[in-house]
Amino acid sequence: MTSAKRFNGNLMDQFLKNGRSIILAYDQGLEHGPSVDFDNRNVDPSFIVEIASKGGFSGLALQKGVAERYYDGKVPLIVKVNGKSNLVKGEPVSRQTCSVEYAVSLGAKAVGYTIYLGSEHEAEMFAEFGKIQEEAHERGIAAITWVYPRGAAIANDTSKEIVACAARTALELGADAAKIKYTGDTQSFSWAVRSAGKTKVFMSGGPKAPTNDAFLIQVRGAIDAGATGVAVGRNVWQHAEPMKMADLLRQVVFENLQIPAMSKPAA
Ligand code: FBP
Repeated sequence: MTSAKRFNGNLMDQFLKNGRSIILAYDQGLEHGPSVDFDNRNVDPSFIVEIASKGGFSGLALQKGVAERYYDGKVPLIVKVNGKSNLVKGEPVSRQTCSVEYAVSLGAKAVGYTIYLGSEHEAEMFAEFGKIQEEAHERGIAAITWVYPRGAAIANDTSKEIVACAARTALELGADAAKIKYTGDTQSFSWAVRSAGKTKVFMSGGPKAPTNDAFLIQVRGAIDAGATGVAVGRNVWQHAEPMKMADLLRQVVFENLQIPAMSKPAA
């Protein structure tokens, strides 16, 4: 089989509407610990699963334990197949926690894998993702990588150069989509999008922004730079009105709404 035949550019299609996408991420309980991000409302995975469907999200990213117990089949599922806590210090490494086969059995239409680019352990994650990507494609599902520059070698994880490097890493490792941090402006982020080639780019959210606009300006900037969409968590499910934020996100990503037209105080 030729490499051109091996590449199936359609694996992300079920996460797209007119080429755009909004993915809801909910793996922070493992990554950060429940006391950091959760309150009485959003500690319950059912709350997030409902936001995903009622809020019109294009995809939902969960670790396998949450997917097993709470996923309702309404929104295309991404199962994160690696993870780590933030308790261990030093150079970050995140190892595989779920097989591709098991993710598929849970209903996954894609697997998600975090790579800490620049970590002393990046080679382990490259190798592990390499196998996962091949197996995902053999099983006909997409392989998405969260590429986060991290570790002592990384001075600035949102510089134009390092974010483009993250995007390019995803392309070269065969990811169908890359979840990367925003550089801060459209022009510099467009270099990351260019660097990703046929790998689709999703902007990562980060901690909840102080105002709606502060967050949506980033989303607008990423979309204007050519990103496919966003893969965000806290800015939605920590919002006082998650449905309102979901609605704003849909308008910006799918309807090209400009931010000044919807300036509102933070909830
Ligand atoms: P947020 O939008 O809440 O930042 O979620 C995106 C995400 O990539 C999660 O999938 C993941 O758990 C978390 O951010 C990782 O955060 P950190 O950058 O602190 O490792």
